[in-house]
Amino acid sequence: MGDSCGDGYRADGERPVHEVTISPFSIDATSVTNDDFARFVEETGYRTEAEDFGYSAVFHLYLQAEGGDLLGRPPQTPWWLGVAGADWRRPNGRNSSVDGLGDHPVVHVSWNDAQAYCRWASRRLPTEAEWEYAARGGLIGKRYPWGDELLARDGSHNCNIWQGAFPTANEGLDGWLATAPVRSYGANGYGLWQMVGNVWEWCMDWFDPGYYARSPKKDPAGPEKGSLKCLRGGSFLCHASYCNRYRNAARSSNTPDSSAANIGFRTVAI
Ligand SMILES: [Ca+2]
Ligand SMILES: [Ca+2]
Repeated sequence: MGDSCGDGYRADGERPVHEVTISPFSIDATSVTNDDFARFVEETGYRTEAEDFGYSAVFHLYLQAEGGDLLGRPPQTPWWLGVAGADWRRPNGRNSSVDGLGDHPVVHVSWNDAQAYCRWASRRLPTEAEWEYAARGGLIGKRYPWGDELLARDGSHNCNIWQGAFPTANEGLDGWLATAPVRSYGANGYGLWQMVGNVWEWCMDWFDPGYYARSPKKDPAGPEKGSLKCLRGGSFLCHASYCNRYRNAARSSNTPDSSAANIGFRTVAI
């Protein structure tokens, strides 16, 4: 577990590389789709945090909203817009929908929303260690779920990220400007799809960049407490120039009530 290639961000705590032993587990082949999430909402009437707060984070190029919906943009990441009316059913704002996107990953779901879905489905989120083990697909110390090289030998793409100048010109050479259907590209050695790219995936653990230096060797499940939850795998907005986190070892985090157009999750059997 950890970054053995040397291309991690120091502040993310991808090192030291360390060996862990994980009890057998069964993980979803894909992230949870809009169709999956719609069944959950239909059965339970669940409202996501984005719906309760009345807004979520939309990437600037994909906005489909009314002028008054734009609530602001963080100074550090001005390509993210706070947009009133953006939620899992309207991922780019109130003038968008998930029509035709049933097999795309659900987005604008917070860690808390993912927990609620898991309770309904009698599932749970993976730990970071389980997620990384799953992403590696049986390969040891490789950068990506399929090996060390980003592109296949024939130049074809293995994952859904960003091509071009971030954050202004997405060339979409991998076939997708935003989310792709969950079974796009190829599965890894364990039959798992898009562990890297497409959408970030929530994990169960609290995030601590210092955790690897002191984590237990057997079934590490994260620090006892924290303020940020782990995210793994990167998304369709990742580019080497800005966010080289579409790698097995890459780590990120967000607060458990945060949602965005590029964050989803997959589940594990209890
Ligand atoms: Ca793409
Ligand atoms: Ca992913």
